[in-house]
Parts: sequence; structure tokens; C-alpha cells
Amino acid sequence: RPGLLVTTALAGAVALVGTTLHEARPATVTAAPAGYGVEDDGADCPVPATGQTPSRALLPDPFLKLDGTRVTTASDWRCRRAEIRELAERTVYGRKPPKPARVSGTISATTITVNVGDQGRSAGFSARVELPSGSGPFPAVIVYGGLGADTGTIKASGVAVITYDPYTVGKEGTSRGGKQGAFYSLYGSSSTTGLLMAWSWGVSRIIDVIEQSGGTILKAGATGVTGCSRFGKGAFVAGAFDQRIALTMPVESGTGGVPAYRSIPGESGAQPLSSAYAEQPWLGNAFGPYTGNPNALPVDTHEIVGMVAPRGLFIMENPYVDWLGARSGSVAALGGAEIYKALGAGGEITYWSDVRDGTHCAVRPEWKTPLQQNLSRFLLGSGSGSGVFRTASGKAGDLAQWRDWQTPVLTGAGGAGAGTGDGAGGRGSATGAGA
Ligand code: MCU
Repeated sequence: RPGLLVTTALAGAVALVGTTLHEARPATVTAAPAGYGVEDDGADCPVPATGQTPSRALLPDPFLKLDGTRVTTASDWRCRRAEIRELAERTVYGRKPPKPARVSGTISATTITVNVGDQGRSAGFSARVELPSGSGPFPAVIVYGGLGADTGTIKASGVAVITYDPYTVGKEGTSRGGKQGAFYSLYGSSSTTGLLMAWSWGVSRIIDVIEQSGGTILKAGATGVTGCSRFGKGAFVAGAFDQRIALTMPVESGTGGVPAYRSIPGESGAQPLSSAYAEQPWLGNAFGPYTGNPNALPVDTHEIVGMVAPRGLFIMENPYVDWLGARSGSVAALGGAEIYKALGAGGEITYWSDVRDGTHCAVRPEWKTPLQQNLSRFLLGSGSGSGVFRTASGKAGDLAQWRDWQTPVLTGAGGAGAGTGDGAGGRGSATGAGA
């Protein structure tokens, strides 16, 4: 498959040069929201047990609570988010265990080490650190696998790069019953939790060490995460499941990442759900029964986008490689942006698939400025972010075709873009024109 992907990427690069659709949204002028101080601020929320949720061909209503009532205030979102988290763990990714009993580690100018222990088991891993020039403490971006990230721009912006090898935490190439890596040393080789969630747990433990380090080299509360392709899937999950992450930047993540599960089967050439489930144990074992029936899922990825809200999210997609499902990525981003808008944070999500080079995981000139803006706003605490949707021709989802719910005006939601229930309609028709 990787061979196929590269061939398709190169062929596509010359084939598609499209017009672009650019919708600027009002710049948000409020102070930069850092990550939340905790990994999961809804850990105390009661989440009722559910039986089978009704099958739905359209995206589930993110604002509909399990008790059948709708979210009406911004503060209601905290426990609705906890429901989405629970359902997503149960049906898509597998469980993310809470912080283990023991986490320790060290940070130097070149390396971060992480040691964890729980219930008589222990494990450890390390990651490479590169500091920018100047004096710290620095914000940092955790880069999965070093693939596809513009680390030059990150460092030139005054942000450190932590190169994280996710395979040390969850190895690829194993069976579902024989998983390996630090996560599975602690929680068992037959854990039903998939690699994406195991990797995200590793990112959370790096953040624990940053928090515990006293802030002399790396700054707590100013951590971002990025990665491309399978590592884009990973970065997306990391940002959704740890609210201390201030900026999440998935690149060309494909099936199992940002693209909406319900939309993928209808997108020609996109990696089928069964393929992503079988290629590696990225998703949790619980996803198996849904590969042929995504409409039965109680959640979809627009709600995983919403789990990141109102923190910074910069979704990058490649429109040339059909396998990557860019249109389904746009569907999820548009649906998730409704949650950002309801929370008054419509300017904090950026989506960008309008690029000229089809090479999978290329460092792209188009993404340099929005990257700098996102780093400034969410990790350095200045500037207004980019907050745009810039979609390649032919790869725009039409949200109106994917939902039967409206975006509520939530009381208590502040900031730019609050309660603009009509924003999605406008964006939907703009994108529809490009198809
Ligand atoms: C987009 O991510 C994956 C894709 O899901 C796989 O089918 C393919 O083999 O590899 C992609 C990737 O990670 O490329 C580096």
C-alpha cells in the first residue's frame, strides 16, 4: 500500500490544478486560549450506559446528549464532550487509561525521557529534543515520527521540536493479540486499545514530564502536536484526548484520522474502513463490527474535531491522493467547525487542502504562513491565528447534505463567531460551487 500511495501521489500532482475557495473568518481578538490545565476536564461527568444507538446515515447531532436533551449553554458542553469521549473510546479507539500511578522523567537540551509504572509493571521511552535559538523556557511541538512536519519553521518561530517515535509506545506489525511497546508493557499485549490511542497516551506522558520538570527548558501549558499520514491520525487523536494540548495539527491523516467515517465509503478511492482497520491495529478492536456499517457508530469524526474545541486545530489535507479521503476530511472539519462556532471559537479552527504539490507528506509552502500564525496564537500567545477554510477544488464536502441538525446559540459562549447558526450554510454553498 505505501507503494501505491506514492505512485498515486506523483500521478495526481500533475493532474489536478484547481481553483480555490477561500473564506476568511473574522479574526479572533481575545487572548490566546492555552491548553486546559488538565488532561480531561470532564473526567467527573456521569456518562449513562447506552444500548444500541439508532443507525444514522447523517452525521450524529453533536449537541444531542444521551439523555435526549440538547446542549443549551456553553458550560453544558463539558459533560457532552465527556459523552463523546466515552463513546469514541468504546466504539472507535479503545480505552485511554488515566495517568499511571508513577510518571517520572528528565528533560535536557537534547532528550526527554519518560518512565511510567502502574500495578507492578513499568516501562519507559525517550524522545529527541531540539531547541530553537534564544533562551527558554520554550513552547514545544511534539512531532510524530518526524514525517512531513515543517520543523524549520517551527524552530525559527521560537518553538522547540520534540521528535516522538510512536512505535516505542505502540509497535506496528503486530497482531491485535500480541501488541508491543511501552503502552502494552503496562496494559497488556492483548489490550483492546488501538495504536492511535496508545500513541496518544505516550504524548500525554511526555506532557506529564514537561509539567513536572519545573519549566526551565520546556514550558508547561504550551505544547502542540503534529504528524503526517498514520502519524496524522495519531496527532489528531492525541489532541482530542488531552486537553493540555494547545495546538493540534494533523496532516494528510486519511481513514482513521480526520475524515468522517460515514462519508468515506462514498468517496471514490478513499481507503476503505476495513482496510484501515486491518492494515495495522491503529483503531481499537471495538471498531471491527463498524467497518462495514459506519452508520451504526454513535459518533463520527466531526465530534472528535469538536473534542479539540476551543483549542487550536489546524487540519491539513492532500487533495491529489484519493486514498487520503480529503473530501471526507472536509465533511468532518465543517461539521466540527459548528462546535467551534457554538462555543464562540469559530476562528480557532483552520482547514487547508488547497496545495499545489501532490507528494504525500511534503513540506508545503502554502502551509508556512498558517503554521506560523497557529504557533503564534496558540503556543506563543500573540496574534490572531488564521482561522480560514481553504479547500481544493473538487474536494469540498457539503455539510448541508450531511446533517439534519442546527447549530445552537449557546448561552455563555463568548468570543468571535458565537452563535452564528448560519455560517455553515454559507460555507456549504461556497464549497458546493467548487465541486
Ligand atoms: C494515510 O495514512 C496511511 C494510510 O492509512 C495507509 O494505508 C498507507 O499505507 O500509509 C499511510 C501512511 O502512513 O503513509 C506514510
